[in-house]
Amino acid sequence: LTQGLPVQLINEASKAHPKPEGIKFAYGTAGLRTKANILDSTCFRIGLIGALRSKKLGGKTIGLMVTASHNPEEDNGVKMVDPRGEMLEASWEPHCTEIANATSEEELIRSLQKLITTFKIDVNADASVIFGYDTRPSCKELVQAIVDGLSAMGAHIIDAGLKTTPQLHYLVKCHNTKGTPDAYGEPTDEGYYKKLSEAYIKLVAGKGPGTPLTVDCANGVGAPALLELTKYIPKEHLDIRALRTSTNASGALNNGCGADYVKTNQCLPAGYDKEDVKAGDRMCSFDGDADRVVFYYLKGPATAKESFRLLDGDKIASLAADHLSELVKKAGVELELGCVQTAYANGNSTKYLKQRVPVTCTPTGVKYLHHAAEKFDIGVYFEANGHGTVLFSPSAQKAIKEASPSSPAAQDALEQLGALIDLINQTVGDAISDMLLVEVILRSRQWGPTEWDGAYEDLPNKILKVNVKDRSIFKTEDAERRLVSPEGLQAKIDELVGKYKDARAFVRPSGTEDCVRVYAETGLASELSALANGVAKLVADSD
Ligand code: G16
Repeated sequence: LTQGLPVQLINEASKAHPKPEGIKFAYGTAGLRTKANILDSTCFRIGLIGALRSKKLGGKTIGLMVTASHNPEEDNGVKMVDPRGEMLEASWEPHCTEIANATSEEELIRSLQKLITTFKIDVNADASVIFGYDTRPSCKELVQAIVDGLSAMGAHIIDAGLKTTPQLHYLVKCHNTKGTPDAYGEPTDEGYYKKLSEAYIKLVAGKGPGTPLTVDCANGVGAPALLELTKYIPKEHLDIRALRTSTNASGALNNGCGADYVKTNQCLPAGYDKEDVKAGDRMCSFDGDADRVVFYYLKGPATAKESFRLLDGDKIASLAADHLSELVKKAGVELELGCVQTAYANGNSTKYLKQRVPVTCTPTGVKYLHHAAEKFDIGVYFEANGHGTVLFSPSAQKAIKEASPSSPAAQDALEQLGALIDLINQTVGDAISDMLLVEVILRSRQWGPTEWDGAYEDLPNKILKVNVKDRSIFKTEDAERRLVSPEGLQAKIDELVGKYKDARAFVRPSGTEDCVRVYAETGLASELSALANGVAKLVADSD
């Protein structure tokens, strides 16, 4: 099977991309991610793997996205995208880790041969790989390493250039479905903006002029993408005030801004109090590669911390689930809508959703939520941090397309559902698409942020990071809600949680940063810090 592997070419190319000594790489929540200055060999090897992945799939185009998303600017990483636009098949992940960690050329070849024999890959098949990258200064060199890997394997290479992560997912799906009955769209930037903007305009037409939306672009790739989008949508339909758009300012990316900052600190982006934001204004924040979005507004002066109200991924899920359920009912089609969350979902959001629709819980990571959402006719999945989308199964799409409406109201609901399928990125969470979805729902309900926020009240909650010597010793079960290792730590957490009213807490190793995350929520705001800090101390003491 490994006959035909260009060993000589790989060996030679690999010499230009030596693996740094003493570093252990691991395929995490969203691919490989760490400090950019140690990632060169990993990117080269991901190029090799990407080509093999495409060969395994008979030459279908796969995607490689160079980004570290919400992480600081000095980090970088690679996300791998499978042909339908979903994350890399999980069974390949351990191979990626092994190949990234091979310490010599011989070991590298051996680990590649293992991958080839395990998955019975025809090395002589064609390979096609499209790559994109975010605004990080380190992307240029890392992209070159990927290209070197792809070239050594003789893959057909498509350079998509500067892209948001969801745009790259979109392009992958378009390339693979072009000319088929399932064609997802034109595999071009224009195709992406047209698909979203046409669906959006259809959905807001006749709803009167909108009010301004302030968007924090995290000083990342979401800024140019948003600017481009606005060229396709008249201002009367989408009035955007884009802030934090400095993609060339050194150190600005995700710094004091962006979805992760806003969600974790539960406050406005730094400096917003001087940006003329007023009570009731709708605002949202993207993350560094624009695959997450969270909304928020103020109910009082910007300078008062208690004015801040967060409308996070959980609130987006509840808004989308309610709206889509109503449309399905009005349309008179029999479709099951379900929601997928993670352990980070606010307890009150889960309670709210469970009273309405089936809800399942998976470990953190779009790769888990996406597959769980595919089990429903309409699967709404959102992580509390703003990562998520809504999936319409092929049979649901067919049912919506082919239903015969029993009334003008049913006809209207069917048309709206049809346009929503185009508006919502079916491949992965997409900050721009999700932002438009929220705008559509609010416009169609004539709601402001306050009405949306009224669905339920979040339980007070906090996320903390704890730095430990070796986060790999932290192992979890039950969708990351309980620790199985280090031994005895879960019992101590349980004992502490038991001391507080309506409390919940869990601990899990991050798969994107070198830390352990602690989540805590309590019925009483006054008890929150004590619980969160108490659990963080238990983690630190166990180190
Ligand atoms: C990635 C994943 C998300 C996950 C986040 C944090 O997001 O795609 O599903 O919630 O990492 O993961 P962890 O807690 O394991 O560090 P992004 O936006 O950073 O690519």
